[in-house]
Amino acid sequence: MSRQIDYKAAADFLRSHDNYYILIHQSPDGDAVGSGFALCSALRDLGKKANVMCSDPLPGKYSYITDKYEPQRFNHSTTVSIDLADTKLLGKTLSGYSDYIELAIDHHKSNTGFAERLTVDPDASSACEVLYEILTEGEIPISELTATCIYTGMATDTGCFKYDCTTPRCHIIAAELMKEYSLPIGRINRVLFDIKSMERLKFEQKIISNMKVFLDGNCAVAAIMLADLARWGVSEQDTEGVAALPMQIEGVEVGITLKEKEENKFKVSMRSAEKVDVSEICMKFGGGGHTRAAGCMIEGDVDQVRMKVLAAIAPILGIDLWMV
Ligand SMILES: [Mn+2]
Repeated sequence: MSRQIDYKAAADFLRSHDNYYILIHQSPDGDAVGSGFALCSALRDLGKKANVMCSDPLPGKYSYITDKYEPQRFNHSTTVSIDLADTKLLGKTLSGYSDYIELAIDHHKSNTGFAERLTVDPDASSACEVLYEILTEGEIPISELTATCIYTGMATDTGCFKYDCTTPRCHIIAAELMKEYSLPIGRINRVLFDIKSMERLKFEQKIISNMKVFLDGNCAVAAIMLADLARWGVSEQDTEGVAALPMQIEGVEVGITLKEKEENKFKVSMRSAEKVDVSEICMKFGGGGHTRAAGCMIEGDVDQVRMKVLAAIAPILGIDLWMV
C-alpha cells in the first residue's frame, strides 16, 4: 500500500504538486516546527501555496520562525506530513487527514507507514536532516529562513549536537548551512536550550522535588498531574522538554516522565542514557520513537502506570523488580 521513495523522488513529488497542507505532530517540538516550516518555506519559494497545520499552539520560543509566517488562502489539494511517526499523533483537530497523507517525510524507526509514499530515514538525526537531503538532492533552493528552520530541528533532536544520534553528517549539514547563511546560531541555541522563564524554572523545581528513583537508582520517574498544572498555573505547552530532567540525575539509565492527559491516562516519555532501547519498550505499549527518546500512552492511575513501565524496564537492566 505505502512505498518508500528516495530523496530524489520525494523532491520530484514536491515539485509536481501544489496547495499543500503540511501536518506536524501535536505537542510540537523544535524538529516538528523546524521541519514543518522549512518545508513550507521551501515550497513557497518554489511559487507554491503551503500552510503548516498543527493541533496544538506552537511554543513561543520558536517565534523567530513562526513570526515570519502568514497562513495562505487556497484550495487545499496535497497533504504531506513531516516528523510524524503515527497518525495518532496528529491530535483531534487534524485526525480527519489521517487516511489522505500522500507523502510522509520522517526519521522515526517506529513510523507506522500510514502514507501513500514514505521518505523515512531512521538513521537521520531529525526530520530536518531528511528534508535537507531531499531539498539538496532535488536541487530545491534553500533560503536563509529554510536554513534557520532546518538548523533548529537538527539542534533540537540532537540535544544541541550532543546525543548519540549526532553523526558526522549532522555536523557537515550544520556546517554547510552556517557556511552558506549567516545563521545566528549562538542566539538560536540560547533560545532553544538555555533561556527559561522564571515560571518554567520554578515549575522544574517542583517536578524535581516530586521525582523518585527506582530500580537501584537506574530509573528516575517524574509525574505531572493535571491538578499540578492547574495549581502551578502552567499550560500543557509549557511542559515541553521536561522529559530531559530525570536523566540529569547521576546513575540514571532511564528517565521517565508521566504526564496525566485525562483521568487514568498518561503520556509517558522515556529517555535513555546508554543501555536501554526505549523505543522498543514504548512500542510494547503501542507507542514508539527513537532508541534514546520515545513515548507512549498508558492507562491506569499513576502508581499502576509507573509499575507497568518499571516492570518493562527491569528485565532489560537485569534487575529483579520485586527485590528493589
Ligand atoms: Mn524529530
